[in-house]
Amino acid sequence: KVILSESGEKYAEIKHRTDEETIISILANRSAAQRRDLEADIEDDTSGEVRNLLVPLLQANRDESYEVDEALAEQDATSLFEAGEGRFGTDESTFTYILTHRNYLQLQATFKIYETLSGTDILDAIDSEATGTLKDCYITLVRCAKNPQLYFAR
Ligand SMILES: [Ca+2]
Repeated sequence: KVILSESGEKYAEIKHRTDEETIISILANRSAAQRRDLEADIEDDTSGEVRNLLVPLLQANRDESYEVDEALAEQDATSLFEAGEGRFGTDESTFTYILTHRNYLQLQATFKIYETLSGTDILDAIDSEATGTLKDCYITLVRCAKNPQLYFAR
């Protein structure tokens, strides 16, 4: 039992680190010109949203449990809809908060409800609601949440 929970923690730790490494490698493995754009985005992004996304990732604020709260998933799915497709423009802070704080299983439940609610896959919603570096980060986080073992293999 102890061994199981220890390996569970290890798994979560590795998975979490992989998540951050993936993001960081996406941000790092770019051409010099793209990197300059990225740095400019981070420094000049008027909403500061790219920075708001990177900080919780680096501070490891994500819930590391494997618990799924269905009511929270429904609430988050509604919040994501209202922050994106359901309004003019996009409230990026809602996307950033949910994608950087909820555990992966929780996010999977949220995305499922989102699709039922909106009729649109979360990735398509992000594709039309977000732009630039922030969009790349959101898409990477959604892919990590949907398929963490994909990132393990790298
Ligand atoms: Ca919108």
